[in-house]
Amino acid sequence: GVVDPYEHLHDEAYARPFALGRVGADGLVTTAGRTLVSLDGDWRFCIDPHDEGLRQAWYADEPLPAASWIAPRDYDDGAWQTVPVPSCWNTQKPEWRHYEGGAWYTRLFEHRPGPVGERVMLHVGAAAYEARVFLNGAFIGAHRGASTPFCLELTEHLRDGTNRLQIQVDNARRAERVPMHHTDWFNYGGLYRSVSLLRLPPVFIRDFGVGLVPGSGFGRVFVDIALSAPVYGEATVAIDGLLPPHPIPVTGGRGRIELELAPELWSPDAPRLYDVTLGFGADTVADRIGFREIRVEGERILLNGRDVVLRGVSVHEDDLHSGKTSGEADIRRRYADAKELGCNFLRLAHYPHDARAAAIADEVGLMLWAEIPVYWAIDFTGPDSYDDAANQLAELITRDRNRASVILWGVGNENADTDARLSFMGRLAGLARALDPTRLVTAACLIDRQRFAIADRLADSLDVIGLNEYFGWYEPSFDGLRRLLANSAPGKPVIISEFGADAVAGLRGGARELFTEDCQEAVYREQLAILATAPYVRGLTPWILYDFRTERRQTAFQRGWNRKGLIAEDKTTRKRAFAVLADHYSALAAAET
Ligand code: GCB
Repeated sequence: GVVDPYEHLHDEAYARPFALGRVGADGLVTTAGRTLVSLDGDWRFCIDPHDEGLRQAWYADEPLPAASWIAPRDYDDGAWQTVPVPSCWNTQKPEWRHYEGGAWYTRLFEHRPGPVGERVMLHVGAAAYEARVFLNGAFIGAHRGASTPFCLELTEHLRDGTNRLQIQVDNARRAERVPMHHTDWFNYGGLYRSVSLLRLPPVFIRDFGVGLVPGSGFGRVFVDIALSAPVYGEATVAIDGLLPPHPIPVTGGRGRIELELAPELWSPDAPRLYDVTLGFGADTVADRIGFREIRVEGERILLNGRDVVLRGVSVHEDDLHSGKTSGEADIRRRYADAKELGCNFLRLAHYPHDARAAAIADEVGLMLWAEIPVYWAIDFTGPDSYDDAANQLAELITRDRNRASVILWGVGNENADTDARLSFMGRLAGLARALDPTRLVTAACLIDRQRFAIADRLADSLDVIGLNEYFGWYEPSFDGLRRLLANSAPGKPVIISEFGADAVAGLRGGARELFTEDCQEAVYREQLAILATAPYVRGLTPWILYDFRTERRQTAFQRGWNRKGLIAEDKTTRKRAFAVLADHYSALAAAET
């Protein structure tokens, strides 16, 4: 037939071979206690707004495939700039600050073959939002979802010697994504969490869970294990100070045992963790795990069988300098500031935070609400937005299921109560329960405006109802809040998952003068006083611990920042409302003891 040499200029089919059909990549493999080969450090980087890399096969080895006949190619990664991984490209150069779209990362690494049958997995901590991975010219696989980790198997395409790894990352905002194109936080892009290799034996431990059997009166512990192949045999588990090495029979690649054991319980006041080790054949994993029970009784939340009031605050992953890339020090500072407020709880808004967030909360004693970015007007009827959301939820749960600190899975935030949303999020709540029956399911709901009550239809699928309300800010009068609470009989515990007001740090004025610290302070005083009158309000996570970047806020007071922080974006300057909330929480804590 006739060959059109300029076909590449008008052919939009170029992306088809790299379709994101398998959104979950190759399934997550636990990293707990494993030795990782770090691929962090400088990678070659260039932005690619026109998807030229996919069109021209920038990933291909020489000679080029017939489809990309162009020579010379518009591609020379040897000449590219470098960026550190992990980082958000937005924070690396002023000209990349607001860049949204495709970008290519390339790095070489040396590899020597290991023992026969060794398998090598690429582990990406997070790539915002889509990632397509190429090794030595071969397309390995793709992933979507900006905040959850994924694995892809490299074994077959690895070379003895130098290997070329390329990851195309695309953070374009689109209506059908999770989140969609409209959010109230900054759209950071890139490989912003660590990238590493896992070198594994031919059959390895894919995943495991250890915890208290719900409803067992704290006297029964379960251990489950999933292997990478449907093998038969025996795995082992040991819990330091509790259980000497003990067999787990494995059939078809899975095993589960329950043992009469009464561990010391984990709580924020006494965050006891046990060293747990599991083995199968040549493979070993290890973790530090706390045992605790969380459940709901009527309108109360019970931790280890005792009433608990969740003194919380919401927090984003956002930093003036590093954007959404959080190091251990950032996480520890968040928790130290939350503890100074008197918190025993945090809402990690609005997407899965760095894996260390839950691990450090386990250690320092904070309970967590962890959520997926089913935020605002998701495309609830779209062909694959459910799969995308469900995959993000499954990856979050798989990653954090052994973290005692996580007590709540949040399946969405402020979604209008439509039929399509009800079935979409009802399914997500069911999925969370099926994957993890040991935690509670929640969502940050909106006020039912018709009944002016807490009456979201999704509540039937939730254990705990989250409610976002902005009386005193988006709605000037507090009477609405009194009316709302009087009208509501939720029959379940409610967490006021957001309330708050913007304040420019240092700006003073009258109590109704918007954007002053005084106004924010007045909103906190009034909110806290009114909310204390509703017995079913069992927790608060006011919006928000720190000011955070958001492109859509552009008044003179905001200049690209949401100013509802109790602390300014310098992470140091406390606003007046900080002390108001701290006083309230210290009174609550005193009442508890
Ligand atoms: C909300 C959203 C949160 C926003 C906040 C605000 O209801 O859940 O993401 O940042 O309000 O400041 O308006």
